[in-house]
Amino acid sequence: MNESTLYKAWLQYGSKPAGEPFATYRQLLGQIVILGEQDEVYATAVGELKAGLQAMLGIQPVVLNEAPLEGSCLILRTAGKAVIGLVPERQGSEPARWDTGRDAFTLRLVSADGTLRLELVGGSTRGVLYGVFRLLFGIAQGWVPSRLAAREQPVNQLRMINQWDNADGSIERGYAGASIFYRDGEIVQNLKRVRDYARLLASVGINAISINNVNVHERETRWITEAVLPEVARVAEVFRAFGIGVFLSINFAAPLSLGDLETADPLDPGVRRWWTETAKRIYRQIPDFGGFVVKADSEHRPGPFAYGRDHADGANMLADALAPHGGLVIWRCFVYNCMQDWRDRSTDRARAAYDHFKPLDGNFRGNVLLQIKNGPMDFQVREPVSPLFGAMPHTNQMIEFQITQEYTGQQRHLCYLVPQWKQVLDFDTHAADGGAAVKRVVDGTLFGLTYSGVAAVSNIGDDESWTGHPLAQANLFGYGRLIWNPELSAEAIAEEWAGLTFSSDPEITDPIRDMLMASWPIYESYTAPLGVGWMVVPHTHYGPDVDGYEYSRWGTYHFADRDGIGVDRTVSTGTGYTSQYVSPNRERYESLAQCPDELLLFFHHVPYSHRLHSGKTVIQHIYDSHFAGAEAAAELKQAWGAPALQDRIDPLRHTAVANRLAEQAEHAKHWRDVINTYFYRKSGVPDEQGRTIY
Ligand code: GCW
Repeated sequence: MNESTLYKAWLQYGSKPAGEPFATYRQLLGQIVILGEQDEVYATAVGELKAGLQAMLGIQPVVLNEAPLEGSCLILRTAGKAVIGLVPERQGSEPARWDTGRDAFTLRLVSADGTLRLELVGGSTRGVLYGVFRLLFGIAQGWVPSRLAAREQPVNQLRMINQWDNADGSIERGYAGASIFYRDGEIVQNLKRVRDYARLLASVGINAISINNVNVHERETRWITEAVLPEVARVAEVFRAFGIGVFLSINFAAPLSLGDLETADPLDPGVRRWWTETAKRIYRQIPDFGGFVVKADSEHRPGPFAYGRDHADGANMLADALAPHGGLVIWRCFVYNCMQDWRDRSTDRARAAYDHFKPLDGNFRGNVLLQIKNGPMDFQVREPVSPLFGAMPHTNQMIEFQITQEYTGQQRHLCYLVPQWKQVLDFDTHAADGGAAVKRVVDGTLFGLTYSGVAAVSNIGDDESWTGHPLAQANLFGYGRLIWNPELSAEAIAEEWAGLTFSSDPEITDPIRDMLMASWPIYESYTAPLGVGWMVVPHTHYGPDVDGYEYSRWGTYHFADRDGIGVDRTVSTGTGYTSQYVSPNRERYESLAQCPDELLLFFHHVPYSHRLHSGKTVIQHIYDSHFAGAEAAAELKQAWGAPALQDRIDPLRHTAVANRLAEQAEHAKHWRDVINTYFYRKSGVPDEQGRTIY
């Protein structure tokens, strides 16, 4: 294997350092004992362990099937979750397939009769795999063995990735090359790269993936036909070995599109039979198939509305077909009017998901999950949290994040998104007394949901670095780590990532962590101000175009005129969107005095002279943040050029990152000047500091 450092991402396993911890590890890990249930996931775990130990410590351990009478060793074992007993079981019957107890593991050092042994016990073979990666990560970071002691159980059941890959090899909103799954309308023959991806995902605890775009075109509609299913099964086999379940995005109109029926009406018996037969066909080929992801009645995708049915009718029909096989329906809530007239001030896109779905609470089958985007609009750099979280206590739900940086710099700009996701997960919905954070909705505990979890749109492609910007690997890694345990801090995740990816020397991890942590606020500061969003070039969504969406049909407006800016979403004078929140969030957003600065223009239309809590006027804030943001982007570039990083990071990666940061610094100036000039010309208010505005 001579994979490049870019390709190896956080699984570098490079070092073979000397020193005490390594001596102990060599002693401990010379013999590996494998006990318990055996399957392909276990085989993967042992394979990973051997490869990692060989790479980092230069040892080839002896593998045994029973514990030796004497000598140090590592013992791997599977046990029922009861043995692990980390988290009390959920009420009701937690479905075995997605039971987090099975993913749990413990790692401990046991000394008996003077010999030291390391014990790794998994709740299932998947738990063993996760424990193996944790062990390898510890060694890679140079930890002493005692620091490895762990008792872990993931907080979320479904820890999912959504690929937006198309059969022609393109990726919707992909910024890192072409698809690793498809080319020229077919699933690729050589799945080596898919396997390497599965490995990266499993190493951070991902257990589910949907492998095609939610916009399902003609070609991918056929993925569920007898002819193509064996191909899908090949992909599922690769992921199965890493404990990852495969889902497909389906076309709601498939019975029609494939020419089999004349309707796709979810209440039509023929249509129901068609899906039932389709499910049987899928499970014959892929017995552990995860289920369907569905974008319906959204952005021109077909759905139940065409037949006068609602989303519950549509989702339940699919759910009934999958239920006998244990499959799930993941039904997206990204439903809004994308043909709005910009002159119509009463329609508010932000309201749409709640208005459509809240009335359906309780109407969905037990194997349906609603997938809700983190914000009410669409993955902007700053949005409030979707008010649907907390509003549907009787419906399984999961949150959807976007790892791919569609609106956050497209992997040309550095934007570490873990702090954003963490803020969303920590947001208190107030839907119940005593703490009702979003993370407790999506982990299922707040409402005792049967199924729940987190999904996110992938940021990878066939670029050598996977993610285009090498530092954007931190977002994929960080997503997995954060949803495994939302209590981890964004800083700790950044450090862990930098340690594994480059070197665990603080001279390297500290500055990289600081760059990552600064990056989201920096990106926010030179782009759209104060939560208003959408000032981007239409369609590509890259670069500034303040009025790009202002007179369009997408429902994404800022309403800037010579006097002021922002969207009035209050109950008293605006669209009433604030009423979708539970008190006291509702009052906080409704009140001009209490609304947080960073979301001011999302909720209120204000004059440029309006004073923020920071003490600045809105217009001065726009100027100041854009000047400061462009400067901070230039500082990121300088920080990366520091000798500690320049001299010690291999030139391949150092140069790749340096090039992106240089581009970012230039582009940030462009953003600054376009935004500042626009608002100076609109408002006529000069910058207090007299800086150059064009
Ligand atoms: O953000 C928008 C994107 C579309 C995407 C859609 C969605 C897959 O611009 O490209 O389509 O969201 O989430 O369905």
